[in-house]
Amino acid sequence: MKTVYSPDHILRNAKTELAGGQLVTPFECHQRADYVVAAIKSQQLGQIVPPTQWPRQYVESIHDPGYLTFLDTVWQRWVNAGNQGEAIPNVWPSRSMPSQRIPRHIEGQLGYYSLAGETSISGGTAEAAWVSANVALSAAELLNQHEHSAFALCRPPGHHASNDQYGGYCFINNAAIAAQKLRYDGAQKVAILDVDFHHGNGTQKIFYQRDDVLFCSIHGDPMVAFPYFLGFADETGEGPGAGHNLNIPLPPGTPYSIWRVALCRAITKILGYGADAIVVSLGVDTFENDPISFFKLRSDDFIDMGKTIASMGLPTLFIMEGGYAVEEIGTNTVNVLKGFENLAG
Ligand code: SP5
Ligand code: ZN
Repeated sequence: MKTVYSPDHILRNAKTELAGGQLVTPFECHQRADYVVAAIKSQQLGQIVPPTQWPRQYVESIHDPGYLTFLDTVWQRWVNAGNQGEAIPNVWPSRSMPSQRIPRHIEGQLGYYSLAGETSISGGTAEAAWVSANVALSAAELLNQHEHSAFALCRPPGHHASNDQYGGYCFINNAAIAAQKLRYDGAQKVAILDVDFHHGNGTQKIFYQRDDVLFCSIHGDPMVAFPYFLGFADETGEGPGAGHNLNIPLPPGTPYSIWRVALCRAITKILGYGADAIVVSLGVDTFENDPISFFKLRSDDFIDMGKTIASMGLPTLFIMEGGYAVEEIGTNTVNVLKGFENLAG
């Protein structure tokens, strides 16, 4: 399987994450990608190729123009306003003041365009997000060139980013723009299978009213896990999208034996839908030693996960999302991809 990767992910190099009332070193750090690259090489997954640049329209097909302008200008505006630290929101249009207006001040805009406060914005963040999007689009192009599978080593990740909000370490929704490209390239129906520990709230929102992209997610129960406010089992889609959204929330301590039953449910849904291609939002923060998650998957379980995904027999695009046990992220990620290849041949 080919991997698309760019060293320019390093442009996303925030120094702070708001966690536990402190500013800590971000869990979503640049070393994550180094460990994945090292495992691709040592496990001989296949060639690593650079991304090519895709027209901005691919990203604009998913994200709001005002949001993209915000993303491209926020750092300079934050600095120009005299702020010393990284850009962190501190007020939101919340339940008791649900304003639809977009503030002019950068502090208000940070609240308007964010869905969580842990993700600091630093210089280079937007640039890295665009590189990550090009990595995803280039990997989608490999499927268009008749590869059976491909891996987009995206960083920063994307599945929490909605059409007009960042958060959860995500800025541009790589899986969504890749799925949309597969549609442009001729796939009638695309299924997104989100196996990251966290619910892919951004991807769900983007496709919630559409019937040409099915979204299935297995994740920590949002009653007790980020992003807390979306990802419940009764969210099944709206309008033309009714019945085309499947959430499977699972409780703390879930081992692979239970997680796998959920995966088989999602697979049954995808096969019944009649998808022409699959986009896997591949987070490995389901790992037992992940520092911010609560599932109990072991490294070997990721091999079976890959095999089980391959059993669908469909063209499959893997997009890197989360995974914060940094020293094990490479092994766990490549285990999925090798497991997939062993069954996909
Ligand atoms: C892409 C992705 O996996 N994003 C995850 C974003 C999660 N951000 C909130 C993390 C809160 C962690 N709090 C639990 C600390 C346990 N010690
Ligand atoms: Zn995650």
